[in-house]
Amino acid sequence: MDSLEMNSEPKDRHSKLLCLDVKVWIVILLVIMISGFVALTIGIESLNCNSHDCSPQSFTQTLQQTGNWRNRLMYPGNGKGAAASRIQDSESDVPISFYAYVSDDFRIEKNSGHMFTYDVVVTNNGLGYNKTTGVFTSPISGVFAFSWTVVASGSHLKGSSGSYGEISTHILHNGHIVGTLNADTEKQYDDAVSTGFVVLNLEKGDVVQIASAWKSQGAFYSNTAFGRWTFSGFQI
Ligand SMILES: [Ca+2]
Repeated sequence: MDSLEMNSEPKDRHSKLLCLDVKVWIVILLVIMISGFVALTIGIESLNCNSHDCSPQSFTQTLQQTGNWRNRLMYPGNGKGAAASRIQDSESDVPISFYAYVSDDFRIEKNSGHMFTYDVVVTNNGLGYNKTTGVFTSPISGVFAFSWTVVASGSHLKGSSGSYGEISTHILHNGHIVGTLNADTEKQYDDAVSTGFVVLNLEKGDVVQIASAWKSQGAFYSNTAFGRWTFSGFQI
């Protein structure tokens, strides 16, 4: 028995040591797991928008800080114009463009040489269009497209009588006719609508407007029911 008791002591010690080793290893594993979890949490938090400004403004600021950001957002070879319109961070980046229309039905009293004015301005980027004169003055040199629409009435409006609406209009570039558009009604309720489109090379300060060189007949619609007289242009 004595010998057995003497032999059993090292076994107990070994068991205790083994048991201690297991506890230590468990603690070490727990420490490693907790450390990993904390590190992962910090990493995720660093990517979380709750701790950072992830707003579009912040995105733009980041792009600006990286430098040359505008060129990367523009189309290659396009220093201004179409690509700039997609940024629109300042007025100068918006392409020159305008759109205006006549607010009401009208007659033309003059026999010839009428210059049209479009009094409702919807778009006027670059402020080239003047609603008082109806003249677009180009703020820059470049290629521009222009469109205008005329609407002749097959009804007697604004005191008109006799013949129904008929008119020939021109688009003028620095006073020269570069396009002609006609609308003609031959009988009552036979309204007529025409739209013209031109592309022009303009120098800075060039003027473009719509005019009628000949005497017109009758009256003209410009309303939401039958159509509008419009004048628009934009930088290409
Ligand atoms: Ca006619």
